[in-house]
Amino acid sequence: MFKRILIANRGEIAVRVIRACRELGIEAVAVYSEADRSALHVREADLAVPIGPAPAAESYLRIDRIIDAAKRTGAEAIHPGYGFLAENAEFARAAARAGVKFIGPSPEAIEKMGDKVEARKLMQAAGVPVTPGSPDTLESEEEVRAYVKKLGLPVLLKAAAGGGGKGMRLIEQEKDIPEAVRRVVSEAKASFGDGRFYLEKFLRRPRHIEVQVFADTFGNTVHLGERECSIQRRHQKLVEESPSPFLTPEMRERMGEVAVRAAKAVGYVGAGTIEFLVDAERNFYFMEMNTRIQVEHPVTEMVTGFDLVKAQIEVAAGRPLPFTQRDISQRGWAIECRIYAEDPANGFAAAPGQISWLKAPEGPGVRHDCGVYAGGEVSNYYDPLISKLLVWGRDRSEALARMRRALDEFEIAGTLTTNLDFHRWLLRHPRFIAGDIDTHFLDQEYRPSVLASSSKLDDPVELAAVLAAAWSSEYAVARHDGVGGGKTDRAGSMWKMAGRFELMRP
Ligand code: MV4
Repeated sequence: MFKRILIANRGEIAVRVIRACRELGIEAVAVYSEADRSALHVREADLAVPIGPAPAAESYLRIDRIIDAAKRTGAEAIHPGYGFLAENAEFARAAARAGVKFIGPSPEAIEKMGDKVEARKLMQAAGVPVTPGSPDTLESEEEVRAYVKKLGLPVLLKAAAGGGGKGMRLIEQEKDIPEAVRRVVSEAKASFGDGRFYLEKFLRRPRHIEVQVFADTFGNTVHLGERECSIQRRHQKLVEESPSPFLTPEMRERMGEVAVRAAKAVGYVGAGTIEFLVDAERNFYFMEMNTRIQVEHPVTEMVTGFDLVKAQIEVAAGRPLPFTQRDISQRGWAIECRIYAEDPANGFAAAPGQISWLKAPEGPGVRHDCGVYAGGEVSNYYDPLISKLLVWGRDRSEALARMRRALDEFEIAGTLTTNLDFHRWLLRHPRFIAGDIDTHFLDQEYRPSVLASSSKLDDPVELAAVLAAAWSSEYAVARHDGVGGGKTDRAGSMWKMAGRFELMRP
């Protein structure tokens, strides 16, 4: 087993990997930018190496500096986390050249899945269902017209080098073809330096359901069930759960088998995810493969009982998978809420800042994977994810009630704004509770006005209430989520809160 691993990441995922290292008796090396000198992952690591200025392009994306940090600290392996360099084949190659093990799949597997046209061809050849569309890249408007004739409208043009929602163009009418072609090519060139594109039949209101796969170097490939990820906004997931309330046992088994076939077709090693689009008729189609550990991996950990990050490290060290398909089953229900420093009342704009108070939920069935601490901050240089709040319940109903309870316990105060009130609203939405969700749920159901009140203390009455509570040294508690001065269904008005503390005074 490795004695020392470098973590090429920051925030909650770096802390998550450090925890896995600790449990395996491995030393963890953090890297950090100038903005992250006092970040949580640096405090938690055994060793920490500065790698440059705050902008990610000058630190967390600098392959040379990270490889150098690994060599200088004697780290035998690098865990890339998610984001940053996690799906960068050149990084995986550079690590191999430096004699450092990349904890992830081969550079070739990363590359093949990074090219959406290549991935589609490979999947189709392996018998994995793909969305009806062009088998290869298209060169002209004429070719687009031919496929529109064949498939009917609407269709989507997708950049071959795209993914995660970038470089897509919807065509609803024939007259829109020339403009759509021009724009997808110019966007793809500008964003990826690669103007190639292809076409798919557009599925209306699909669900996003993904399957966790895992493979070792001995040819064992398994799946660990699905995650329902339809609750997202502008291609940013906000809530995930496992299992999916939409899948039947038969569908689950078929999707699992297909996902394993997909992973085997690229010679996959380690943790990966096969993303599917699922239509209302329960047809499922391969969308993309993520060749990394994902943000939402803990929901799978909670229902299967396996530690996926530890398994990644064990497989990278050349050990066989610590589980076989027969050992894996889903027990109960897990839900994850991503707690972001962003303002749901203002288009979910990032709202980072200092954290003066943080009291995370605890108690039965709660897990909190956090990247910050009270006294620290959410930096404006990086993704504003504060933490991931997860719950487990025996069934979906218990998990929902537990998440509502946990969200109501969450206290955070400071100069940041959070999306806690958004989650409190969502977890009480009748359609969400019924599992009636698709990728357009939030576009249809969410308006800023659905939240209890704005997160600004601009109402003099509320301001007075908060001040009254502060007087009784219950400032953070009175503010409930610490950010909003608004009403909440648990706490009632801030007047009531202030009064309550008044009554409790000896
Ligand atoms: C689609 C689609 C409908 N039909 N493809 C968005 C992310 C990118 N990886 C693929 N995406 C989509 N591809 C066809 N043929 C709808 C989406 C889509 C979506 C997919 C998953 C989660 C959220 C989404 C939000 C809007 C559009």
